[in-house]
Amino acid sequence: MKHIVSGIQPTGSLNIGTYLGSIKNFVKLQDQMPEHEFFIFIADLHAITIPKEKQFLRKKIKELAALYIACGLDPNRVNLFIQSEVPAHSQLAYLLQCNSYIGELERMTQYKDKSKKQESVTVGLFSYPTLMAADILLYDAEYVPVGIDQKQHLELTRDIAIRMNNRYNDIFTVPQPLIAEVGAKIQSLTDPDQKMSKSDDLIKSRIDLLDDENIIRKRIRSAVTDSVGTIVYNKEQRAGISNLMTIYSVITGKSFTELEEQYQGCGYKEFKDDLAEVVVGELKPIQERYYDLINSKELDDILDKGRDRAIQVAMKKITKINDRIGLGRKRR
Ligand code: ATP
Ligand code: LTN
Repeated sequence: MKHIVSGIQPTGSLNIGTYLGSIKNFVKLQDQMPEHEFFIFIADLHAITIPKEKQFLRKKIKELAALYIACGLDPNRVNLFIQSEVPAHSQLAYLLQCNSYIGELERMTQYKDKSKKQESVTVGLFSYPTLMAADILLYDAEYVPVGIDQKQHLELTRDIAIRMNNRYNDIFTVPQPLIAEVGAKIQSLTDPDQKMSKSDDLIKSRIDLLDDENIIRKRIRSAVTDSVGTIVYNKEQRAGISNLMTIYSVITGKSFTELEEQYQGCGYKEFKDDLAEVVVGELKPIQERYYDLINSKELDDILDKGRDRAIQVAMKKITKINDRIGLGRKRR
């Protein structure tokens, strides 16, 4: 069976950017690709590349696990697990670091952006893409569904896999990114040139999945647009309204042309009022399911089952890789 792998960091509250750009896509794929086995995880090891407070981290790990299921991941279709509970991720990351170069890691734009914002930069933040590559190569993923911002990390993963395949006789499947067309990038509501991010200090810049409906309405009403006043998609020149149209389109499935026709002659207020109801309607059932799950035994059972299956696949792979590299003793 071929594998699909992806993860999200428990670094903050999940917002509609991650949901529309990533989780919604996982849910679609689990139905569209019944012949693949899915490994979806909570990337808690990635989250500590920039140190986090213990209680906060614990809370966000569990919250993310419950939200994955609340958003529609089917635990019977998907192995859902917590990255740090499968030690092979760290083990393989080290082996990949011995096959990666400082120069190629220095070129990663996410590293450049994130390190600029830090007073001191950890080795973990620098080597982050090798841990991500380990997450993927450990399961021989054929496809990796991610947002467009992760494309460069996927390219690096492919480079490392090809390099090690040449050195160690085809040990890895070379993965391909699966990037959703529309919704691949949802922008900030306050600065539509920036991506909507859970680590943005400005809370008004995003809508979190657990936000109250009145907050959602308020955030959309105050979203930055322009002075043109028409509902027309033009990503380059009219980033604000185009971003709102993207959110509308990904949730309802309506194309930009359909939205332009529907809102011909209307102003921003009417469009924003409708969009707010579309978003509230999408998030309501997710929130209900989330509150049922968050303190349930069901959630722990799902994570135990996912972890056990992940460990089974991962350990087999690690043993094989160690053997190819020549670590330890030769197996009888
Ligand atoms: P941060 O905002 O803290 O940098 P992040 O939200 O980019 O983190 P993750 O939560 O790990 O990082 O991202 C999970 C997935 O969601 C990734 O595949 C990422 O590309 C996607 N994603 C995150 N934000 C957006 C967004 N605004 N639009 C579309 N996809 C997104
Ligand atoms: N780096 C990713 C999260 C992530 C991931 C992965 C995605 C960690 N490991 C493996 C896909 C596959 C991010 O910041 N969005």
